[in-house]
Amino acid sequence: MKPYSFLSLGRTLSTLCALALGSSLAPAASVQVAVQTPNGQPVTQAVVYLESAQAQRQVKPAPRLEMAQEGKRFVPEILVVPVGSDVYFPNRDTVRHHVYSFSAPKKFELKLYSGTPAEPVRFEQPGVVVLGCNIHDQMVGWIVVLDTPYYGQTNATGQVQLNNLPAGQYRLRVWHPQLPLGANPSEQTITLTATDSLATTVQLKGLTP
Ligand SMILES: [Cu+2]
Repeated sequence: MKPYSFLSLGRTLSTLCALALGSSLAPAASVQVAVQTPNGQPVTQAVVYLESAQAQRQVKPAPRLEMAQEGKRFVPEILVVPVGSDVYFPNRDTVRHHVYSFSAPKKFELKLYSGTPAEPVRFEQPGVVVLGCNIHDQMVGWIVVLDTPYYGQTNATGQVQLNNLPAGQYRLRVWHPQLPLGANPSEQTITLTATDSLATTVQLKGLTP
């Protein structure tokens, strides 16, 4: 085989691979979001997400999600899940817990238990689910159920980056547990073109101390 034909075979293969992979090679956008209080303090652990009709079509339940109880706390304090996901509630304490939610997107109760209840809880409606424990009043946790696969949480400096976003128009929304109970997440519209790398700042007003 002459070197030339070897090369052209390589080219043909890479073209075929590109065709087969299709969308995964399509240029994608990213967004860097900084979340702050009105006086510029970073807001950590804020849930940042992008909603659109396209995002809603892409959302899939995530596997192996856990909201544990450890040291009489919910771990993690905030769990973000795509709509339709199952969540297990392992109790890693030696005391029993009795976890409940009265929130509209998912009302449920796991009666006094040790270990991991056999059945997970399925979250089928988007929204914020506040968790409590009947035995330990101080325990509070949140499960944020989202109708989109594009989400993240801000780090210690109040920043989060969302990558691999298809071009399009989105509602950029931010939720934090210190927003007043039942308050809507903040919302702004952003438009991403392919290969865009956008940076934006969101101010959360009215956070409770
Ligand atoms: Cu408890």
